[in-house]
Amino acid sequence: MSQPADADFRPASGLLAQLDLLRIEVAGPVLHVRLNRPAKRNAISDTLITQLHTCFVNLPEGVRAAIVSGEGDHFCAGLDLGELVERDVAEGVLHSRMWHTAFDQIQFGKVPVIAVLHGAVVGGGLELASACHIRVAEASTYFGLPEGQRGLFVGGGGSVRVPRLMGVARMTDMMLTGRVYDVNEGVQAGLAQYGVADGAGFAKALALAKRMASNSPMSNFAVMHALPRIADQAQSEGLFTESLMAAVAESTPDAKERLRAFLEGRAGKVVKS
Ligand code: 1HE
Repeated sequence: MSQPADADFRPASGLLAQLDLLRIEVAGPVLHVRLNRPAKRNAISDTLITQLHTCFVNLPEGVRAAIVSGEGDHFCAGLDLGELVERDVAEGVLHSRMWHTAFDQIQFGKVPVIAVLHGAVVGGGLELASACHIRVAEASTYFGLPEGQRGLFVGGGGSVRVPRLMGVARMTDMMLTGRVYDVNEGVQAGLAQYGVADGAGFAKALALAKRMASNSPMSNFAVMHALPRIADQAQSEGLFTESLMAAVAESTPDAKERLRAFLEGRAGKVVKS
């Protein structure tokens, strides 16, 4: 992962500056959160999962999109296996629920989030990536779910989110056989939406983040909060929820101004990218 292509990024201040396992920077409406434990391949400890939650609960005013990336040679090596002590059943459930809370805050938070992937995206690292709304994968990326080899099961929402990206059959294969997907296989299977050259991930994510940040906040809210829920609903309920959400979105002053702008020739047209 290359350094930010945008010189405007400045370290976040206040509470976010105190999160020592993250490096958080802001440029205008875009927040960049780097997992910052490269010596441990950004393995997710209890402290790191708590800091991720704190970060996404306390997004600075004015932030409209976020990027998550990993420092060093890998995006994330998953659960910090060094902390995997003897837990009783209740403690195990609560540990997993802590991950759910943090990743729910990413998926169902205030702003859309893009993950920039490189190197290992394994176990809980893939669970984190799948909680983000869009994934950009550099050529070095590989995806694995080694839980089976470690005597574990996914606990960070992977059983819910990963099959929604790639299907139950592919995830079953990965978990039972230890199959690792390279970047092209990952993009083809739906684990990432964009495959880019090594070092090009951040610039691509930044361009996408700026586009997202320029959308109507209510439209982004609908995509983030309504779309996945509608996908889980039966057709009749889904169609009704869609109608409610559409009516809410189109009734905002922002939507009305955007429509006027188009009708008066002041807005951009849809063009091939
Ligand atoms: C770690 C972890 C970790 C590295 N927990 N310490 N995840 C896994 O099963 C993946 C385990 N990790 C690996 O397979 C490899 O480390 C990598 C392919 C990611 C990177 O390899 P490499 O050669 O670059 O690094 P390394 O030499 O293996 O590791 C460097 C250090 O990071 C080393 O510590 P050191 O003190 O000896 O220097 C490693 O021990 C440490 N390290 N990965 C703790 N994961 C909510 S449930 C989710 C369930 C899961 O995520 S299961 C999958 C766990």
